[in-house]
Amino acid sequence: MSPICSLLALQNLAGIISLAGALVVALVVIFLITTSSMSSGAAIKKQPGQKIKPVYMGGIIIVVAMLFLTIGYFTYPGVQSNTDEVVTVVGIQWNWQMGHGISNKTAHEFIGKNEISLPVNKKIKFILTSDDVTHSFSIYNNQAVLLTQTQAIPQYTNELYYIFRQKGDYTILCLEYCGLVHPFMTGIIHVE
Ligand SMILES: [Cu+2]
Repeated sequence: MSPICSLLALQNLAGIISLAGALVVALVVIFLITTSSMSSGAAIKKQPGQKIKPVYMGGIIIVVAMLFLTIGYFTYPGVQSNTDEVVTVVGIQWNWQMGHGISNKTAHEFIGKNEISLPVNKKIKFILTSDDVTHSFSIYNNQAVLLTQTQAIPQYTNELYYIFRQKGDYTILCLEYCGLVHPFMTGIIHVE
């Protein structure tokens, strides 16, 4: 199976799990609403401070435990740890302006290039904003696999952390429809 097919299969699996989880939550909510309305009269007569049933408490504990156990597998590197290189990115209709380091210029003043060279196996921090409308800064590898993305929003600074594990050319596309020439709003990252 090709890398793209494996990724799509994984995405489908994640989608099915999410849908199943949403269905379970919806069923629990429906169950709670129907049972509480049926017994609301009796419940008032019982005890005002009724305790949570052990089965619900068990469910909550499992969900919280799963959150803590799986959060380490989050796609993006930790935001607290040090970064090796900073890149300023400004999205404009219809181009990406990129430059090394933190810029003290406004989005409108900033001048960069839609091509940049970055080191392999280093933690890169992208600082992103936009000079006009919202864009989506999306990095693809040479097999057309989306690796990471975040929005470039006017008058707002977003941060994106990424470690390029392989040398080569990576393509930047915009995934947020931003006008007529949106499909051609591309850039290149050379990882060396
Ligand atoms: Cu766009």
